Amino acid sequence: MTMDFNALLHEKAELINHTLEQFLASQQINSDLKEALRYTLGTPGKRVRSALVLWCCELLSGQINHNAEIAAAAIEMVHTYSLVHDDLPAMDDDDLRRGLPTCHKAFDEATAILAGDALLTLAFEILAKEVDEPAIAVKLITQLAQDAGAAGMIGGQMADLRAQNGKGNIELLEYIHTNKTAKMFRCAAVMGAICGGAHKEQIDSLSEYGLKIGLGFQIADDILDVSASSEQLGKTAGKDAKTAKCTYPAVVGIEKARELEKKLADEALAILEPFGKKADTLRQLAVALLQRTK
Ligand code: GRG
Repeated sequence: MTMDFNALLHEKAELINHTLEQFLASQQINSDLKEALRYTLGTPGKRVRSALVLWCCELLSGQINHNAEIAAAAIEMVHTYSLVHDDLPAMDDDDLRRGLPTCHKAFDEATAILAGDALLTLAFEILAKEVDEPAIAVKLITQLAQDAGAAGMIGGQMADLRAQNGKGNIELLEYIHTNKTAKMFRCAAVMGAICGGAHKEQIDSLSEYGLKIGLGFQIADDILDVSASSEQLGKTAGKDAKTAKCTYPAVVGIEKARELEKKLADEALAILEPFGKKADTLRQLAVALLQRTK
């Protein structure tokens, strides 16, 4: 019997939470900073990107290994930093994240900036120190730096900020969503594949799979922003329209956005074909993203 997808995700989230808690506990850092890090890493995120690292490693090697656990923790730290900084008044200016006050509301702005900075740097520190083979560590660090950096998530965020209050088009949308969101999913899939000992063809396939589901994930996020409540999402709903953001529902309409989301999931499933039954969890993930409610 196939396990329910939410149960599979929950199982992985517990492991990731444990790795994050252990790592943080082992750090000799300023206690105020540590409190903010514990708060923000401890808020109940879905852990989708980090679970994807673990699933891709399992797909290739049949099991999770130490390096995959470290890579999962690293991507979760970078993702969490991006949320902390995105919520700041200078960016999206939000009070609610994961159903709780955002980091700058629970603490203050300066602490939230520093907590984000610390999460970003700790992610690279954990990869450099804890991955058990230098050649693998360098590959993981390179992938994360590229996908989270100027030609990835940060570049996408810049374009997203500039696009506000302006007219969007489909090319701009694809650029923003691919860079801001999909590359982190690609990064997760590739890091998991590297940890699992994948060869180049397998890495390329999982890279494409990550981009497809990442873009689908962001379209689902845009749709939820206009169709779900703040209570359901654990963050402020309806903000995209308020700030005239360049989103799929705004540019192509909700129906077309749903069609595109479905097309991306189908393309992701097609990419998984050569992996056979072993890729069933990644198939469940591609489909679950279409049905997500938060
Ligand atoms: C500040 C450098 C910098 C980048 C910010 C991630 C991001 C870029 C902005 C956050 C706002 C947003 C809508 C980003 C798109 C990606 C996305 C949908 C993030 C939320 O991811 P979830 O739903 O969050 O996986 P949880 O809380 O479950 O971890």
